[in-house]
Formats: sequence, C-alpha cells, structure tokens
Amino acid sequence: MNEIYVARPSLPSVEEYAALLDGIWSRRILTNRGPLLQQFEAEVAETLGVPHVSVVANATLGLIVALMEIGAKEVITTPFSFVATANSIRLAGAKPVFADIDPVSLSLDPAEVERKITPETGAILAVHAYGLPCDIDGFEALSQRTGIPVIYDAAHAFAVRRDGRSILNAGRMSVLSFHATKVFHSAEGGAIVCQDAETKRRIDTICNHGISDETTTDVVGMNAKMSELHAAMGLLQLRNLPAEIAARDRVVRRYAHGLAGVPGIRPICPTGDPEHNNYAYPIFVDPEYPLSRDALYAALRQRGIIARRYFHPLITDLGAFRDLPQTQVERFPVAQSASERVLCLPLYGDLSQDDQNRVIDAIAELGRKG
Ligand code: T4K
Repeated sequence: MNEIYVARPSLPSVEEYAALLDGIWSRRILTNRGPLLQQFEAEVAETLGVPHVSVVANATLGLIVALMEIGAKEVITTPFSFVATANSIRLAGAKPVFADIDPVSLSLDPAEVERKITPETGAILAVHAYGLPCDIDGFEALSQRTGIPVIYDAAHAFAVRRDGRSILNAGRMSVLSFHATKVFHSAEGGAIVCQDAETKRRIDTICNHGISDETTTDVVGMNAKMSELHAAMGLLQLRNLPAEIAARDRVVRRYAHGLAGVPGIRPICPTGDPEHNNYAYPIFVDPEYPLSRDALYAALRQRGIIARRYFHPLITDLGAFRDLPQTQVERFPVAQSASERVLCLPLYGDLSQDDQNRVIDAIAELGRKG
C-alpha cells in the first residue's frame, strides 16, 4: 500500500525545465540577479497584483531580512506557527514576545498583541495560518495608533485575496514561501513583498551582503539570493498555478462532501472560496469524534496516511523557546487548544480520487468504531 503524504510538489515536465537549463548553460550566469531571476520577480509581482517583490532563497531568510530592514529589537508574534517564524526573530537579533491567537482565524489576536506592547516593541510579526487572512483591519488600526509596523508571515498565503485584492499589500512587508510543499513553489524559495521602490532597494541590498556597489557596503547584509536554477523552476510553476489551484479546489470539495457526515470532524478553511488558495486542509478533531486528534493521527499513520499536526507542539513548548522568561510563566490557552485539535490532511493537486477516498473512508470508519 502506497503512503499518502500531506503535501506533494507539482512539477513541470523535465523537457520544459531542460529548455530553461539550456539557456542557463549558455549564459553561465547562475546567480546574483540573473535574467531568469529578474523575469521571475516581475512575473510574481504581476501574478499577485503587488507593486514590489524581492525574491529570496527561502522564506526564513526573507523573514530575517524583513526584520533586519525594520531593525526591531523586540517583536510580538504567535506561538501557533512553524518554528521558522520565531527562529527568524532570534536570528535577526531580536527578542520574540508571544501573544495568543484568535480562535477563528487561528492567527494573532490584535487585542492580545496590544496587551504585550512595551516601549521596546519594534514590530509585530503576524502569520496568515493556512492562508486564512489575519485580522488585517485590526492590525492596520493598531499599527496606526501605535506606529508599530506589521510584517506578515505569508508563507502559506500565495495568491490569497480579500475583496478582490491581494492580502500581501497589507502591512509594511509580507513574506512568502516557495518551498516544495507550498501551493506555488520553486523547490526552495520565497519572496518579500513591499509597497515602495526605496524599501525594495534596501531589501535587495541586505539580501546581497549589504553591498550597494563595488566599493560601498553601508549596511550589514547576508546572502539571501535565489539561484537561476530555482528561478527557472519558479517561472514554469507560475504557468501551472491556475491548474494547481483548480485541482486543489476539487480535492477540497471532495473532502467537504466526504467528511460532512462525520461527527466531530470540522474543516477549518472555506470550501469553494475563489479568494482562498487551498494550501492546506486542516480539520479540528472535536470531542464528539471518538478518537483524540493524536489517536486519529496515529491510526491514519498505521494505514499509510501521513497527515501532519501543523502546528504541534506550540513554538513556546519547543526546547529552543521554552526557557525564555516569558514562556516559563505564561500559557496561551487558545493557541494550546488549537495545537491539540488540528490535523492537516493530505492535499495536493494530483491527489488521486482513490487515495483521497482512502483518507475519507479511514476517518469515517474510525469515527464509527472509535
Ligand atoms: N513561516 C511559516 C508559517 C511556515 O509554515 C514556514 C514553512 C516558514 C515560515 C518557512 O518557510 P521556508 O523557509 O521553508 O521557505 C514543511 C516545510 O519544509 C516548510 O517550508 C513549511 N513551512 C512547513 C509547514 O512544512 P516539514 O519539516 O514538516 O516538511 P517535510 O519534509 O516533513 O514535508 C512534508 C511532506 O511533504 C513529506 O511528508 C513529504 C512531502 N514532500 C516534502 C518535500 C520537502 C514531498 O513530497 N517532496 C518534497 O520535496 O516542513
């Protein structure tokens, strides 16, 4: 029996990729803002409907660069995320301060953030978890009132819109992931979205070791550049994006239909919403379901279905973060509850109907037997 993974990257044909590799071989420009990278950056901006994009080697570096650009010393963020969110704060030399999340969006709650603001707070790093938009209006108001900039970790939010506009235009900057497991990928990669050319210039400088010309390095930077080989993959994947999102939409509808009658199984993301990107299929395993979330996770694994508990444990319970003064004394009840109940089911465009039926039938059967 084949294993069914939570994510599976879509791929262009080897021939299409080889055709772009031919150009790279003949030019011998492999990195440092080559022609494919520049074309990729322009096409990403156009696809997303955002003014400025800086493509980077991955979202973790993108987050670090965004935080370096702001120069924050203390950053308020969520404990309910992939560890990269909090790692980036520490790697940028800042102190993470955690606040609880909203029970519906599963993203940072602006009211909880406000309670954590101190004179040292330099930025808010909010995550659009599973591509569900944060309370953008709440953060906009908070940012205007306090002058504290908001950065969005939009690793999951490629192509997500609200009222017809990209949510990536909110806040000071948004950071995307183009990792292989995402809706849109370039194997490894990411991007920083910003609203003005001057900010983009500074971001690009930080991404290139802080070098602004051959003899000038006025800021400390790093290497966050994407290679031409990754840009080639990204360019081809952009062409595949509408088909991938449409295929995921069909998978999501089948889950919604197949799991509708299973008591205690509750989908978290919308079904059939053209503004959502169907990045993941997280469900809540509620008390009416006879198995706990962890028991369901283990039972599915025994059947070769590798669902994932994103995000468990909370970042604040991970060894790298639980010894901070704040996390030793404070709990985050809403985030804790979400972390104990969420399970992400396999979702990708070419998930076969047979494989998806295996997932649905297993959850339904375990729900009957307990
Ligand atoms: N912020 C947020 C909110 C994030 O979720 C992430 C990353 C980041 C920031 C940082 O973005 P990057 O710096 O990575 O660009 C995966 C991804 O590696 C990670 O990118 C992602 N979030 C996170 C939620 O999931 P793992 O350790 O769970 O991945 P892994 O290797 O277990 O892959 C999951 C499944 O996908 C595997 O069981 C099989 C399948 N798979 C995976 C890869 C890599 C494939 O079929 N092919 C592949 O190439 O972190």
